[in-house]
Amino acid sequence: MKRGALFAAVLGGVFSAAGAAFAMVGAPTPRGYALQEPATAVMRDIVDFHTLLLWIIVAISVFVLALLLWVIVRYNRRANPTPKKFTHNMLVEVIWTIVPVLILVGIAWKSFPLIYLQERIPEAELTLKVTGNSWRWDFEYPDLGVMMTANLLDEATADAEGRPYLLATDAPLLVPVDTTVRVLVTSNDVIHSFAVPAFGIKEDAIQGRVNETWFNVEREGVFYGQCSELCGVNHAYMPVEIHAVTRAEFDAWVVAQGGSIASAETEAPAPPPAAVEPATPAATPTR
Ligand SMILES: [Cu+2]
Repeated sequence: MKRGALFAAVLGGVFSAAGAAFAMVGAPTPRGYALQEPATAVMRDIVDFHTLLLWIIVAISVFVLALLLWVIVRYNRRANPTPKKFTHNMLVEVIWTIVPVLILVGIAWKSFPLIYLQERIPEAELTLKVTGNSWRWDFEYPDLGVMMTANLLDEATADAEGRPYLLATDAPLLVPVDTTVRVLVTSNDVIHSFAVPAFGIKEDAIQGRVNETWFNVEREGVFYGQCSELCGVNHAYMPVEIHAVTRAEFDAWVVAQGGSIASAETEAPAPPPAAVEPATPAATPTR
């Protein structure tokens, strides 16, 4: 009892200390083997789909293993000295064709809505432009007048500040929570890939092209990502650090970055379209 209480106190202390040091949620963990805790609806669906596939794989593997064991035990030379000589069985062949097809149809049935959710960009409240460079990320909120560059945080500073080296940057990008952000991804030089696992996004950054993705972060926190396309010698040194904050904190940050909320707010709601009357007969050209 006493030892249990002590253990709980130590454990609580360790966790609260870790929380104070990092307050990060979207980060890899030592010995972690599962996907990161989802921070968006898309990532939650990805995790669910991954879990579904895992169970399907487990069921298939167990079934095949059971068949192998059955054959080994039941049809070895001692147990079955005179084997039958037939080579075809219509029923079994139909089953082993139909069942895999049904499994694949089931997987497709679950995966298409997810692809649709990822690829169809919803009505966005904010546009973020991400540009890959060798080897850093440039971020821009074109409607807010914010442009910034994020470089790898050097090891000494990261250690001193208790932040994860190779994931932390010298200029974290802020995004507001509960806001649909359209992300435009491109590159200035070679192909990079902008990836934030907890958001469920991974989009190639290709020079001369603009790829599109989106996210809507559901909770505040610090989220890390990395370039996920082998881009060159410093590929491992171009991390992504995103802080999801409240709208008020985000607005204050935008102003501090020299941007303007007002310009975005006056521009954001599209003016109601003027009632367009069908062309009147008088307007039609006459000969
Ligand atoms: Cu890269």
